[in-house]
Amino acid sequence: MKILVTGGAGFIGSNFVHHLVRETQDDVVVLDALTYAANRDSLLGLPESRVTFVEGDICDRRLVDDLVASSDAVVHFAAESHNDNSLAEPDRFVTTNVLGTFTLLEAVRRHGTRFHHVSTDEVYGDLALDDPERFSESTPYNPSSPYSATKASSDLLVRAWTRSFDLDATISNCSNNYGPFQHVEKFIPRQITNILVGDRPVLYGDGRNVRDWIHAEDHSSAVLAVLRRGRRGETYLIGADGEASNLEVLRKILVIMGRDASDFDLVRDRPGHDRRYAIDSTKIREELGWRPAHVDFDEGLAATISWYRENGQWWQPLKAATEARYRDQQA
Ligand code: NAD
Ligand code: TDX
Repeated sequence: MKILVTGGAGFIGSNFVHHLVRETQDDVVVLDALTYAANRDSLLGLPESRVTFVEGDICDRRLVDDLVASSDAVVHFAAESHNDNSLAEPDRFVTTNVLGTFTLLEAVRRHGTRFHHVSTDEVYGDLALDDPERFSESTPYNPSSPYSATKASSDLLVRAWTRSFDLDATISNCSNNYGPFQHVEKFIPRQITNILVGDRPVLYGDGRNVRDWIHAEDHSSAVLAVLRRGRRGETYLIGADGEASNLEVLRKILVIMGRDASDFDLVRDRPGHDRRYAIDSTKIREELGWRPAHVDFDEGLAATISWYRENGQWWQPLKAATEARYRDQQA
């Protein structure tokens, strides 16, 4: 198969491309606009005979049509992905996440191409800390931020196109990912790299917000399972039972890095900050037999910290601009 991977130079997309090359015989074409969030170095070391890189925008109809016409399947990761940026500058979230997905849908409709849409659990809004429920495939959509509203919009487009035009499409909604190649704007890499450059970690609000962590490698194996064996038109939630408060995660990072567990600052909360996400992944486990491999979060976190320690050349060029953006947003 020849698989078109949009957003393949980003965090999860690049992890997925490495996964495909390791676990399958498929050829891969990466389409990525190389925004601030991309890093070509995340794709270093992949065989040129199997992985082709195309720099371009998913909103470019002609380019997207040409690439889809010559592919057997599309796995769509490309997005503006960061909530804090969506509060400061929502425009490109609407353009990329909504119009970009629309552009891809029209192309796969024309060519009858298999389409997998990668989405987030944030489309469901948030849960109270003491709510016994978790998100499932039947939870109503209730997005809170411009980012999650545009992802929810893109999911609804995929659902409508699938029903109206009988597309061969699937959707997955995953919880918070961590692992190598994640941009230093995101929570876990931001705190690790703050400590590495001698800045104090920063926790929003009271730090009690809960995220449900999954290693990016497990997200990749789940997306591949849905691409291969998912039922046409179905949605699958992906999660690894990794609920932890931001405070708990930060304390683990500080302890693993040999710092005092109270060595951080509480800062102004994110507006509209979702309280808790939690995924019930029964459907993908029972229907497709998928299981996460990285079930020990402390071990995954320690390996991720080692990766950032050892790959300073990958993240150091991004750090100052990222923190400057945060200073502007906090001002
Ligand atoms: P990321 O920001 O690290 O990467 C996004 C990639 O998309 C970048 O390489 C960027 O250059 C590319 N891109 C952006 N706009 C583009 C455009 N107009 N045309 C072509 N390429 C464009 O994001 P990520 O964290 O890897 O997330 C990937 C996908 O997974 C997103 O759809 C996101 O909503 C979803 N997701 C992320 C998480 C998470 O925890 N990070 C969890 C669940 C779902
Ligand atoms: O410096 C920080 N301090 C802090 O306390 C940052 C950057 C974040 N936080 C908090 C906010 C969240 O409660 O940490 C939590 C995680 O924040 P992010 O890494 O920004 O992730 P989140 O907003 O939860 O969204 C992520 O998971 C779902 C991804 O960015 C999305 O793309 C994905 O859809």
